Amino acid sequence: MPNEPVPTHPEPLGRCSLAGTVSEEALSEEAFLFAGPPADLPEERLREHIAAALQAARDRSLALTDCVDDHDLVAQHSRLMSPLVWDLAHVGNQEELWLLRAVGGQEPMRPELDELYDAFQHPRAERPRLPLLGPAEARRYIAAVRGRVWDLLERVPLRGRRLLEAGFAFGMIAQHEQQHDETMLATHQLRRGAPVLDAPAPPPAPPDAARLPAEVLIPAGPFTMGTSAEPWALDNERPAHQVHVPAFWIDTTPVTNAAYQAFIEAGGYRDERWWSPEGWAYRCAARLSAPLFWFREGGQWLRRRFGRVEPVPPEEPVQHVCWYEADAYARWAGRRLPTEAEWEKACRHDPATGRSRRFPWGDDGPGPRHANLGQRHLQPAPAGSYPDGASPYGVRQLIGDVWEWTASDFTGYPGFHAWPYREYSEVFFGPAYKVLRGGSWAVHPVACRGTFRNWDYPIRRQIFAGFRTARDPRPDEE
Ligand code: AVJ
Ligand code: FE
Repeated sequence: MPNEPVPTHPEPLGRCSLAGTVSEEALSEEAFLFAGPPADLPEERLREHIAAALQAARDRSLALTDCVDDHDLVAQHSRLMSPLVWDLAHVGNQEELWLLRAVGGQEPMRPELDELYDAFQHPRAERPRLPLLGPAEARRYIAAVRGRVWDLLERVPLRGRRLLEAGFAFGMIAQHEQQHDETMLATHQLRRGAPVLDAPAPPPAPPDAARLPAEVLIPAGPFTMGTSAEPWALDNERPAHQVHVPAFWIDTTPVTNAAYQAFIEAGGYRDERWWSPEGWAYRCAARLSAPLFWFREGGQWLRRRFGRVEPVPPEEPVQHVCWYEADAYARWAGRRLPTEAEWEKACRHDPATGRSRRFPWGDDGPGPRHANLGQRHLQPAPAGSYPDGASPYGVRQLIGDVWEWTASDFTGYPGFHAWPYREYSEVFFGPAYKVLRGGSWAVHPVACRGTFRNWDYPIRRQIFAGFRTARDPRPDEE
């Protein structure tokens, strides 16, 4: 999508905002406790954990759809996205399919809905023309499903069936809803109209941010990639396996807007040398000249963010760049994108013990001091933030802030098997998709961990994606 200048919108109507519904307190206290249940949680506590995960997802889905009127819920704000009302009913339909039918053995509530909300039957661009449930009907439908799920959760044994082990099916559905909440946020970002979302800005960078080394060396050696132990890990994160990773250097923080501007100003978008052939072809066809939502006015870079126009903050990690732009920037800088294995080793490997952690800071779920997650802010935090979230090697902001493009295609690990359905991951394996790691500020902790894998087409820019770069050591550095 070209970067057209966008008009400044009038001040918010103040009709509704997320503040108050997805509050700092709610996210920092409760929600951050469930990155996935601890393995030894007693069954009664596990039920509470599941209920909190499902409730947090629903609070967020409703906040993201109650803040606009019915017209905005059914409209198509971009051909790249579904109408918001489609996402809303789709999360309920998936919940019905997996929890009420697969787990509970119940009959379909509305059999005619399955086809409408099957993502493989209708591309996003077609969805507005389907006979979808209207906003009120969609809310009633998902509430009815959820009501039955509460009954099921009270009585279903949380063991004995693989789908129920550690409450997996419930965790999968909570993650699914949160993933669609992030998608709905991307729709809000593309939407034209008065701003309706609100959240406090992240705090300024800590004092040591300016003194951080630009990059760190990760020595050669094996590490454990993926997981066989994480109870709510999805199929593509499994199984754990040893990977030998040669030594490499990786950026301490994601690439900032200031650094990216230097690439623009150096003529990076006009110099074919920095682009892969496919990247150059796309850059020409789509006439890329800056990250999506950026435009230049009076010698200054501005951006539109959730309906507000503001100067581009130099110290913030760049977002809304596609894989081709990230790849071109890296070459211009004399560097490259990290492979997925390099990224995960920098994130999880603890050289003191030789084991891989769940998160860069350890095995505990993310708290507000570790990472910018869960839509507490509506933007990434400045580069160098969250020293408490650093990995053993001192790499920062691996979790949260921006999804990070990696050099790798999306494929199955050795020993992969699709579970519980091929359409979650396996049908996307292959060279068409690039892997993104680490999660963005818009990702909820339940759908984020050191092993989590996201993927998208290399042309995608509306997602909350940025990147960091890596390089091979010089002969004298090994
Ligand atoms: C993992 C983010 C690529 O949105 O297509 C949602 C998640 N899968 N419903 C996507 C997903 C089915 C998926 N991503
Ligand atoms: Fe889905």
